[in-house]
Amino acid sequence: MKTLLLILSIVLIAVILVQIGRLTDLTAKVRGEEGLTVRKNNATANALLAFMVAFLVFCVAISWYYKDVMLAYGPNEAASIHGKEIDSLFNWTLGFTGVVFFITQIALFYFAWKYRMREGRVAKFFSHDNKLEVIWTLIPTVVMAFLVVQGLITWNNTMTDVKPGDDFIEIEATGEQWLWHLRYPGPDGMLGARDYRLTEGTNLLGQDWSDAKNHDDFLPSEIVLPVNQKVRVRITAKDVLHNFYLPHQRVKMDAVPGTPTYFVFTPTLTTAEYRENLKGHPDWEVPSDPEDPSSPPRWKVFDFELACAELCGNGHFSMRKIVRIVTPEEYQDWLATQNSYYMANVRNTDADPYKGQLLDVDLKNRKAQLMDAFDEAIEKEDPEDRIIRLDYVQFETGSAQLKPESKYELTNLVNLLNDYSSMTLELGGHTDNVGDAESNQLLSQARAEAVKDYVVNKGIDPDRLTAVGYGQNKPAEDNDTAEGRAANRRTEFKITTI
Ligand SMILES: [Cu+2]
Repeated sequence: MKTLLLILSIVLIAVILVQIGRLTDLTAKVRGEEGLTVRKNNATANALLAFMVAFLVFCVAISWYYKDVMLAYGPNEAASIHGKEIDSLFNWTLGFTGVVFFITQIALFYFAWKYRMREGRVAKFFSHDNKLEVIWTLIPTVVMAFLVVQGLITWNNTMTDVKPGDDFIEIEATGEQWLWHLRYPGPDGMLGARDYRLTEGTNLLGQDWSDAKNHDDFLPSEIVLPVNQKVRVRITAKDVLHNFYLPHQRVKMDAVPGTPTYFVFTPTLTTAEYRENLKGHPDWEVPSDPEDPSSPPRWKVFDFELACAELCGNGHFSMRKIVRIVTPEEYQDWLATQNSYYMANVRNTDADPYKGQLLDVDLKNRKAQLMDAFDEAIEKEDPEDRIIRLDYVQFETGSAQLKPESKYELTNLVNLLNDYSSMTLELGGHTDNVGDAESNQLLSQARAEAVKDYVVNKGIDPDRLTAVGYGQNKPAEDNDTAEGRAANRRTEFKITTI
């Protein structure tokens, strides 16, 4: 309402001024006062000149005042390789248009003043001037050609995809109302296949679990990237148009449902380095929390961010995500804390096409587990402390028949015996306390023998191995619970000599 009243009063004042002007004209005509018109013209011309000076001073002052919030200037330098090129292009364009702006404004007002109406002055007539036309055609042509060529070079440098053999990290960002799903390829460096028809509550990206490349992909909550490393971002959307925008890195690309896009860039400044650059600029030295003067200065809590630059709905603002650019060492540390989504949420559930099957990654983990236990055990002096459980050696129920999948763990054991050629082991069989003690004793002995036979069959000298059945006499845990009993049914080996 206030605004409306304000606009109305401005309009009314303008109408009144116009009316007064017309009235003065009429009076002048009636009185025949020629001199009045001349005086009025002079006044208008001088006022125009004064306005020009005030306007240009205002333009310079406001540019100076806002210089620190303009891109490509002061603290807002680009934090990527191509970003610097884009900034330089902007600066060239601003330079040329700035010069043209000042020349045209000055000419406009100066000529209005110089050629104001004066008594006896007649307008000069000329049809054309070749020299003038050549000049005002040629100069803009050269400037435009320079800007367009520079623009094309920058565009090509910015938009090229990775080439075969390039060293780059590929990550993926999927926009949805109103959040970003991020996906990293995991240790294999490759993102797994997706199919939108597979999308469900536990598989928001429609990852195809039958594709092994998906098995190590992880879905972090922030973007973390190593500095000076080329990154390719696959960009897509699940519902409406979004836009993947990293303002400080000058990365901006539409996220289009059904049409994957991409952007390749190389960050050149870490978050810590960028904070250092902001330090000292007055705008960044103010408390980060305006309510709390003791809060750290703004530069100290600065973070790069990912924003959605497409107005995608009323929750649009909440698509902000933190982007951390770190040193390669910090990046490796961060990677080590990330867990595969498949392993944590899908493995061996009904959604897992490999349910119940062993994957390479399982075998690798098991081997790593055994090696860790072994490395720890050989440090110990007392053979009683050098007992290692063979977690993945399993038997058919009530028999000494090895289950086929036991072979992986036993292969690791054989390899250890080959690597440490003078090592001798005691293979121990253990049972829970279900059934009678004597048959448990016999079963544990038979199972220890079965392991020994398997290893001897793989070429290990039988003299290096002793098989001992401990029956139910050495429980590892309480036999009162099902878990305790399961832990007690086990095969172990003791390193008797190394
Ligand atoms: Cu969006």
